Amino acid sequence: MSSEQDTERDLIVDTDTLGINDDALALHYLFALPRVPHLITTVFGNTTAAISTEHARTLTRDHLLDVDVVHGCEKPLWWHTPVREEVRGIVAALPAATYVAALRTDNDGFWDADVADGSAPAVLAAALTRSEGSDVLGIGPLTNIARALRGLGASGVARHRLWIAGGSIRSGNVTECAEFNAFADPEALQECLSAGWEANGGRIDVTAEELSLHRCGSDYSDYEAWPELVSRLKDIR
Ligand SMILES: [Ca+2]
Repeated sequence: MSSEQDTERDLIVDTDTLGINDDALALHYLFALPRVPHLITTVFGNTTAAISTEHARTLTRDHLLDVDVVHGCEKPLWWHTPVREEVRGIVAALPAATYVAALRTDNDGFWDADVADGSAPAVLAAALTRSEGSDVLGIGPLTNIARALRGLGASGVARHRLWIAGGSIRSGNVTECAEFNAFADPEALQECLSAGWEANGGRIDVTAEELSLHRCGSDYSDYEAWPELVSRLKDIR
């Protein structure tokens, strides 16, 4: 995504950024390239989409960037009662140390509250309709992107590319097979991978291996790749 030809493509980032997590690092990296997104949309995952929206806006403001940040989906694509209760049971049975973020079973605001989704899917669909060719970078659960696709049709998708953080080669980080973003909304992932993008690809192992995130503590104090980056992110947190 860094060649001169690629930088001419529009970039849309869909994220559940929170604090100085991996998504914040990804956004900062893009800002520094510079490969500034044309649009940032937020989704539930690490936290609520509403909170993620505030964090993403803080990040763009502190980088003096004028980028639209649009609030998106607060729940997975399929969220009627039998599905919700089945997933809640699966989460409850996971080992206690498993990273489930907003999906933790005592988070009643996620499981039980009827929180309104934001407009991100519609805004994303409109941006893709206007764009002659976009790279869509999905680094949270893919709910917004799946909903946007439903309004586009095959011809509206074919000139765009999808990049995701959501796969697993050796094992997932929630279950043996599932990485968090895939686990949080597998139906959305399936719809996204079934759409006729010009190209799609990406997996969470890229960040785990190349950026050595698996060696970091929760405050990234032992982050080895770009110590100056962590310092800057902490300053604007
Ligand atoms: Ca994420």
